[in-house]
Amino acid sequence: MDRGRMALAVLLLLCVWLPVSLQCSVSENQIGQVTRLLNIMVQSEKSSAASGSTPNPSILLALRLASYHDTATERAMLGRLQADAVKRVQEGLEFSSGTVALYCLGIQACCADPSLTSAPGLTGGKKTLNLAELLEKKLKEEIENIDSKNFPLTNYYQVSLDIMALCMMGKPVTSHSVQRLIEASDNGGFSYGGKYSVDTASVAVLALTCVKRSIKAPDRMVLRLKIQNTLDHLIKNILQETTSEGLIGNVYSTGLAMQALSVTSTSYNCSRTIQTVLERAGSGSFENPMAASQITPSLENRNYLELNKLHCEGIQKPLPESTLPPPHPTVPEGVITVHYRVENSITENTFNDIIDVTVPAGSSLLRVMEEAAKISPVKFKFTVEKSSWGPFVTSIQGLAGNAEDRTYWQFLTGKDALEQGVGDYKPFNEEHIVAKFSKY
Ligand code: B12
Repeated sequence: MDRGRMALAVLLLLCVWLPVSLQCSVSENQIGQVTRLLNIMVQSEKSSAASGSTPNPSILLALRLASYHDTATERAMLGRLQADAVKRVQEGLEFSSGTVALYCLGIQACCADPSLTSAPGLTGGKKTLNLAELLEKKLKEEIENIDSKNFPLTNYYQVSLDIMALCMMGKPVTSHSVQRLIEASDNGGFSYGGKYSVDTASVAVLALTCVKRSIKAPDRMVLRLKIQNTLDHLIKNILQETTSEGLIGNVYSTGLAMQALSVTSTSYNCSRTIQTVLERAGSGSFENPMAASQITPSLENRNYLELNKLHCEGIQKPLPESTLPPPHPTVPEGVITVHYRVENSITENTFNDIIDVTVPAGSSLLRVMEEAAKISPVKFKFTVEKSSWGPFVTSIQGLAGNAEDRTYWQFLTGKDALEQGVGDYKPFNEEHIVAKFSKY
């Protein structure tokens, strides 16, 4: 090829490549939306610390990956995570495998060693708690459950988090565990109630990419090849879930999907995705700090596989206070009526009860449910459990979902599943909300 042609070819290549790849992070004049979300997370951590609630490790990951920092809050959070890990282990409290994985990643992101987690109050002659070892044990239990019952103790999102965190700590991940994740990806294990979970596929991509990068021994080349095939397949599935506006899955899976596409160097129309995400941020989709934590890394083109390479010393750019006002969906006035139905057609004692509830406009679905329970407690009483995303509805009319039967209370508007939980979702006037006892 002569020089002229070569130059033309390079120019053409650049024309195709630039628009898809360059704009993979927010521009200078869009950074305000990111700092606003970072401030939401910092505030939520501060109030969680003040009220003695458990820390949220996903928030620490997002804060550590950002370009602006509130170092005092990050440092305090590391201490809270370490203390909480020790407390959970000592008091035998709930500590799911994925939570242990997120704690390990959070501690590592602060340049501390999860294998040497110490906290005041550590007793029994032990000076440190080995969280990496605990995670290995938790993953083993997940895999044993898959071996015997065909599904994990928790879910494949958490199994993926486990594999990613172990791999990031340089711990060996057995071929058997990786194989189980690959099989799940091939056999519909990443779907809940028939709906493909882009979030799960994306975390699996991060986990498998980490494992693939760590394979050096020639005798594990077959595994490497299998991983590559699965990655190709997962990326295809994820891209297939792109909407016309550029979201991947829904607005809440888009951040994780962007991380998956980034670590696999997949080209896609990233500027369109960022544009839509920023619009949604502007209209209030990410006010929940957990939602903010899963989107901000991608807005700055960062990903979880960089968590073990962060700098903890030296001056960090201080996080400015947000100059953007919080989104103001025009303050609604008056009252609204919501048609609320609770429905169970899968266990023996079926029921289907409807009530019309009137609440102030702008109320959450949780408020609607509370009103319904006040009016008709027998039919509409319910219980919730606190989680990183807010209140998770565990039972209605005394009927509780459970992991063994893989049942849960699903929330729909008409026939469509809600994209937010009952604490965040704000019904509109005359909306038909259904709580349906479902299988996943
Ligand atoms: C697995 C999963 C489920 C499982 C959980 C049970 C199980 N065996 O694991 C099932 C299928 C039951 C489920 C249900 C729902 N989910 Co879900 N779920 C997930 C997923 C893929 C992984 C969660 C996880 O294990 N995290 C890791 C562990 C370590 O963190 P954790 O906080 O301890 O996890 C627990 C909670 O997250 C809780 N949980 C799961 N989903 C939801 C949703 C809400 C709103 C709340 C408060 C809690 C909650 O269950 C997890 C396991 O115990 C996430 C994806 C994501 N990006 O986070 C979506 C996700 C959290 N779910 C989501 C939604 C919308 C729901 C539903 C509201 C859907 C619906 N229309 O009914 C319901 C909850 C309804 C209720 N009863 O209150 C959204 C939340 C978005 C938002 N802004 O609130 C996410 C982000 C998916 C998405 N991209 O849309 N979910």
